[in-house]
Amino acid sequence: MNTQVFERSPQNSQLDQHGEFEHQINEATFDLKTYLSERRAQVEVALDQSITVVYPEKIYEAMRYSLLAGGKRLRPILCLASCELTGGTVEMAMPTACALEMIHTMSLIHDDLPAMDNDDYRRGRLTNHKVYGEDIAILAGDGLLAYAFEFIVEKTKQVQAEHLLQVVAKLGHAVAATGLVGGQVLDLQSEGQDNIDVETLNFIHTHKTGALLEASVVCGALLAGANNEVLHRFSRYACNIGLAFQIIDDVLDVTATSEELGKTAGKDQKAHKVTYPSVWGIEKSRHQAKELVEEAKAELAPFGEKSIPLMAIADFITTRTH
Ligand code: GRG
Repeated sequence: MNTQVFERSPQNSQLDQHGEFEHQINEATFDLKTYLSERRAQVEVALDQSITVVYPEKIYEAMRYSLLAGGKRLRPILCLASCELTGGTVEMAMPTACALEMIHTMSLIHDDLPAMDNDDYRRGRLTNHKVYGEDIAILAGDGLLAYAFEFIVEKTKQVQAEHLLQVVAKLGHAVAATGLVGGQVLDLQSEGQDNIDVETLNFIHTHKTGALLEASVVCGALLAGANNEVLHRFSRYACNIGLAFQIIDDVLDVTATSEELGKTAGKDQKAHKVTYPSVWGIEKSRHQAKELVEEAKAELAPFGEKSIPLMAIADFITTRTH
């Protein structure tokens, strides 16, 4: 596949090292399921406390409806894990972790609107606009997006102001036309066209999905004051898992049921969308995702055992069922 959108390090091509990393992970007593469920529980508590319903109640209820609707909480967990790996703490990273989920939730609410993907179900329940109406759903997304930045600045403790500014700038860049918005625009423009090539598909997804995942990992390290070499490694790790995540998302749209996904399955095919499986088929898509995950894991080699959570999360990307 053409992955030239990514910056590669020499380590990426040392495929003979991969067996060694796998070995380290297999030997560890680390249990990803327990790790994810403990982290998720911490994030749920923090998210629940992040927004209180005050006057005018309706908008706060709409924001909470989608923010607390479950979900894998992958972005916050990545942020917490990368902060810890680089010497920071969960406490330092939790406000940014919550802000990432607020931004992600905003993008889901807006993506589900009739003017965008027009979906009725998300995270196993009716979409925000189906419950609160389109006007409030748009505002709930806007409210979450703006509050995310305020929340980071107001709630983060024990982090240098300079590092916090870098986090705010990184997140802004990930959401703007340089990230989510740009990817979504190209996605909308590509609808109904059957001559979309893999480069365009990569552009859409490295922006629409990858930018926020990359920001999640890099922001965790920024909060802990990581150096540039570490930041670049984490960025390459995250870009690779971001694209793998989207490839598997496309595969699951074909192979999983709506019940498993908590949203309408089979939508891409119905909308005649060009996807990775439509270009490569299911098997090659899975294979490409696995290769990206291996490249991602290779970036973490210098961190040894400390990187086990991020290594395991990378593997989870390709084995997930929803
Ligand atoms: C209004 C500033 C602004 C931006 C919105 C709508 C939009 C621009 C972008 C769309 C972004 C989008 C919905 C990307 C898809 C990302 C994706 C694969 C979502 C599913 O993520 P999971 O599987 O979901 O992590 P859960 O529910 O587990 O959190």
